Amino acid sequence: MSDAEYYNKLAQAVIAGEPEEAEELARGALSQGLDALECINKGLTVGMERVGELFSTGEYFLPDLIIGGDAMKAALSILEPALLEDQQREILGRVVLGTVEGDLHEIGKTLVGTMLTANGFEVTDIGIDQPASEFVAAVEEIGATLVGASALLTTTMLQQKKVVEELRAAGFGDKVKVMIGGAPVTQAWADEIGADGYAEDAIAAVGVAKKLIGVE
Ligand code: B12
Repeated sequence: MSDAEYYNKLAQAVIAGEPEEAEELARGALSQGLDALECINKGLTVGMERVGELFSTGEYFLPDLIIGGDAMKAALSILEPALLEDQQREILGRVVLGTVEGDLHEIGKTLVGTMLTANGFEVTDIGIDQPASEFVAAVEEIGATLVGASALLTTTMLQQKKVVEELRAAGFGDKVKVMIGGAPVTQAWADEIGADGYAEDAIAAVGVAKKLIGVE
């Protein structure tokens, strides 16, 4: 199979909601020497975007979102370890990462965590549906200097504002930076709520994180 065929099949496995097929393809792709990140960006993410479109147009329903997500997660369970193989050893900074309260979307947030880890950050992933107070508590506990807050719903984006506000109220001042992301999130929203950074995908998140903690 050519590289392009692998990407296409990975996308199709997500669209069709076939976790086993997706996992199998991911294994095959790696053994053919394909790049894990390319498989994610040109295959799985393309499929997931299509699932989202089909959901918006009413052709797909909630179970299709769930199974599409499961297929993407299954393939990621194979691809993510490959991304971590050439992980940097020196720790650039500690990051608290989570999806905000009321929001159950975890795939993009987890991918951001993997990319940050692969690039030398120590990431504490506090999970999904996390209130602002949990972000603050985790920062205190691990002494993080960077927070990443993910939101995939227009309704839960407001919780990112709360995360920024509560971190400021906790008195960390400029010592703890906040970066936000998620499909509906924009730089304009980051500016509006006073977040320090925004990135549109997991790769860009690495650059933004480095800039925010002053290593680039
Ligand atoms: C899969 C999925 C689900 C799955 C999630 C499974 C899981 N385990 O995560 C499930 C079934 C749970 C789900 C539920 C719902 N979903 Co949904 N879901 C999606 C879907 C199709 C894909 C999301 C995804 O995983 N994308 C792949 C990843 C890799 O991309 P990503 O999440 O965008 O992340 C990247 C960037 O955004 C960025 N990023 C993400 N987080 C962060 C954080 C930081 C700090 C940074 C810097 C960057 C960053 O980097 C990531 C990697 O590159 C999207 C459609 C879409 N196009 O986004 C809808 C979508 C987000 N869902 C939607 C809706 C409406 C819902 C439900 C309300 C449906 C319902 N009626 O119940 C529920 C809400 C549940 C809840 N309370 O959260 C809408 C949101 C509309 C809106 N604007 O508010 C969307 C856009 C679909 C649509 N087109 O209508 N969903």
